[in-house]
Order: sequence, then structure tokens, then C-alpha cells
Amino acid sequence: MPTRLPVLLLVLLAAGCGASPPQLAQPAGPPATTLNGGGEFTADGDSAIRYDRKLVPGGAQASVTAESSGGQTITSLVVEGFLPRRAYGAHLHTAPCGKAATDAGPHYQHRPGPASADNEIWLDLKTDTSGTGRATARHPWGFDPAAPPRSLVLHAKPTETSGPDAGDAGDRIACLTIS
Ligand SMILES: [Cu+2]
Repeated sequence: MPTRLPVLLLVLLAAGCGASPPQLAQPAGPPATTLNGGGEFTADGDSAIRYDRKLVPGGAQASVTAESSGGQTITSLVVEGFLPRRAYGAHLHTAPCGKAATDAGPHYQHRPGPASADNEIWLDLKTDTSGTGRATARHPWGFDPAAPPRSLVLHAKPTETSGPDAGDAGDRIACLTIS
């Protein structure tokens, strides 16, 4: 009924004109969680470790933020000082970074199941001519506060999006612990 829309709008506006601001409905979901990580990658770093000197040049750095609230999650990644005009795969993983690239564990998943951009947090990017790249991912679900993602892993190749190798992105070249 299109003719009713303006009336509804007026009612909503009037309701919002009281002395106190209108209460926004909070969708049910886990409590708000914000995770951060950042730094310059070094071979012996604690929270920003590089495993590949060629694909992660000296001075390369990254910063990641994941904000989960009201049953929604927005995750953003910025990298600087990487190889110019090059595609990298990137995902959130379940465990903190360690000396071994495998220490970060498997991909973080919302529900145990398929490796997909809907069920996992993929932040693939392509750098510009100066080696800077950005990615943002949005998901209609929040983190489990008891088991949030613990790291961002950068990979040598873009992530396979379908087929038997879905989720694969080649070697792990750098890792950023998030908390
Ligand atoms: Cu990964």
C-alpha cells in the first residue's frame, strides 16, 4: 500500500521528536567485541611476523580492526609497503601467530562448515602502485566471545572462491595477532 508510507513516516518522525532520543532496537546477538592488531612485520616479531621476505618486503606493515556488535561484524584491513600492483589473499584465523606459519591454525569460521566468504572472514586485496592495499568485509553475524578470531594471515595468492580448493590461498607469508 504505497499511499500509507508517508503517514507511517510522519508517525515515526513524530515519535522521534520527544525530549529523549528514540531508543534504537538492538538485534539479539553476542555482546559487542572490538579486535585490533597492527605493526611492522619482522622475522622475529611477536605479533607481526613475516614468513616470506620476497612477498613481504622490509618495512611492510598492516593494521586490522574487527568490530562485532548487534549481530553484525565489520572487518577492515590496511597494508602498506607490500609489493606494488599485487594480489594477496588474507583471512582471519583461529589462533595467535607463532614462529611457524601454521601456528595461526585454520580459518576462523562462523559455523563449522564450508570455506566461503560468507562463513569466514576474507580480506583479499590488491596493492596500488605504492604497495598500499585495503579490504573490508561485512557479515550478518557476531563473534562468539568465548572463541573470537585471534590472527590475520596474509597469503601468497588470492583466495580460491569455489571448487574443491575453496578457501585456499597458497603459502602463509605474514601473520598479525589480534586481540
Ligand atoms: Cu588464511
